[in-house]
Amino acid sequence: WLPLAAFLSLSGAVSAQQPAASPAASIIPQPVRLMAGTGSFVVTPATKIYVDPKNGELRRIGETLSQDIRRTSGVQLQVVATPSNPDAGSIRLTLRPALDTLSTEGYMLSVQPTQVVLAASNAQGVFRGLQTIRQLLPVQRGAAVRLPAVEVIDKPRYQWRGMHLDVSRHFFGVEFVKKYIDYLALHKLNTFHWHLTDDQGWRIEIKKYPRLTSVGGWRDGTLIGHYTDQPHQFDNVRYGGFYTQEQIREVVRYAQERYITVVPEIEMPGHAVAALAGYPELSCTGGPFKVEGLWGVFDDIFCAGNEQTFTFLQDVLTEVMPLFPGKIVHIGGDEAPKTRWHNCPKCQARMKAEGLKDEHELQSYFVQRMEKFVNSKGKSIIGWDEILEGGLAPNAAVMSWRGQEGGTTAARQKHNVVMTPGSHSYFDHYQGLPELEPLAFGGYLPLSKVYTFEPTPKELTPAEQQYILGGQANIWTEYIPTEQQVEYMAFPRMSALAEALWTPARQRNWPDFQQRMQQQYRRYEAWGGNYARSAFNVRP
Ligand code: TNX
Repeated sequence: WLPLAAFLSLSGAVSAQQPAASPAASIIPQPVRLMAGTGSFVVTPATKIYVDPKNGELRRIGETLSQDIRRTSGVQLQVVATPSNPDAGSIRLTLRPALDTLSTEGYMLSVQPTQVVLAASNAQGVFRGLQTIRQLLPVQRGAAVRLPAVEVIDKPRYQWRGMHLDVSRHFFGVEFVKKYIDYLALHKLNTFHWHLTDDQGWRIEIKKYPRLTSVGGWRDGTLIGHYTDQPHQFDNVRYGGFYTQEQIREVVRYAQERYITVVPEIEMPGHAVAALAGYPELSCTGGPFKVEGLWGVFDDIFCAGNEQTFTFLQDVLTEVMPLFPGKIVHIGGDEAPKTRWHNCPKCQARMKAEGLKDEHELQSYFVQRMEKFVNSKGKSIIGWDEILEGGLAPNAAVMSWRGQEGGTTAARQKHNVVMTPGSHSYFDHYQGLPELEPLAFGGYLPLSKVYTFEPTPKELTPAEQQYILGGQANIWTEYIPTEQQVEYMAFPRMSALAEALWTPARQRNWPDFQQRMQQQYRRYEAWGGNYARSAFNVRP
């Protein structure tokens, strides 16, 4: 005997719009261990959420759960300190130090008809486990809240599970950035890489250099259409924006409450035209410059022959670093053409004085100086894989984007690595047939390919593999002017990324993932998130 739905799905009569998978089987990312039990835990108005006494973090996580349940069912549960004899029918959030074997983010969840227990060695793990409970809740509003019985033991595969957002090419306000952080949290991602500066706009207030935002935060117009189309046309509409330091603090606090580390990126020495528009004396030629409205790579970069450049960047970082409690600062390093340095007498003089044989070594000198400064403040740097050229700074981590080779090289040199290869993690690329998709950067990255993202190169020895911290996907926004479009490019691919970075490799299962995604699409809708339906059509 088979339940009707199962029978229909076996006979192929159930179409994609009717999810066959039970919610218990629809956790994304797939947990390390998930055993379905029998029956379910029914939430009633009398159900209490118990949290360890005097633990403010657990209480906040409990409140989040209570709000979720209220949103789906209208039932408001109380969050109270666990009494010495907790009664049946409760949901308990608790710390158990012994669970540190599951790493700082692992957790155990037991849903039985009589009680729910979520335990971890620290609040961060409880928060990750909360995301699993959220996915056990019914997606539809107004539904009775019934959590299917399950036993889950879970922990992440990688410690760096990131999403990047470029707010320079197009600017996104605080409210959307928070929403984006929520999306990360729902996917158990833990790192938000905030690309704050680029040629087309400087987006973070620096009090010592007000023209970075008053001038560098605004452009006179933006390219219309694709940048390889000739001739270029601009819309001539002034465009821009920036975050005050107070707003940055607010976002960082918001991320912290979700156990997400914010990694700020201040681009150097390239992608600096917006900064140079405000402070042309930091270039090799003296300018003048306008904030770019065109995409691409530009010759004018921070001048390495000019001592003022270093003072300026140190001043900037002195204001930036205290805003971000995380240990890591991204200093960019990508796509810095050496044309200006090559023709700059001061740069050539510096090369000679320092015994540097070419401009790549000059960039390495540049990055090493900045690294020393950042290290002296107790933080460390990460940079795009170009920072390998001319010699890696002693303590730098590498973000490998031009494939995984840079990351492989860096790991062999015993440097930490985050993999973010253009081939598998560039969410600005098309995810469906370009003819049917809105204008995008180019490239083709369907959901199925994101799902195969493997950050650890097989050619590394086990010892070298330890340097692969994890992976990340990037959302460059040249062709992403709106929040809806960011969501469209992010979903459903962020869900595949989350599983690639959380779930053990041997458990990755594309057909099963597609099944679970049927429920995930309903969740995007419940979150009010836009997503690419085109991905439905993509099969490997
Ligand atoms: C390369 S990835 C860039 C970005 C562009 C992106 C477009 C990287 C480190 N640099 O400046 O936005 O390509 O895909």
